[in-house]
Amino acid sequence: MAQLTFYYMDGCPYCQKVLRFMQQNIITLALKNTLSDPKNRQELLKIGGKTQVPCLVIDGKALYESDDIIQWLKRNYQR
Ligand SMILES: N[C@@H](CCC(=O)N[C@@H](CS)C(=O)NCC(=O)O)C(=O)O
Repeated sequence: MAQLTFYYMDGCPYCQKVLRFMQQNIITLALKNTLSDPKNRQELLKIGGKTQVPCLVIDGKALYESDDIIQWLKRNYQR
């Protein structure tokens, strides 16, 4: 099973889109808010090279772009 962390922030419609998909499909992942905790933002920058959210980190590799994240979750997690 891959190690997954989802980076997001409040007020981001792209993040909301992915979070909604996760809720609808009962997918629970480790969540890190980059707005409420600057450490998470720095961590994401270090991992992926940019602070853009949403980002799904899969076994240490950053996957940006909400549509790509949803596609990945569909392939790997949708029930
Ligand atoms: N095309 C991207 C757009 C993501 C995007 O624009 N994210 C904004 C927040 S809504 C962002 O992270 N801006 C701050 C940054 O790039 O550091 C997607 O669909 O995920």
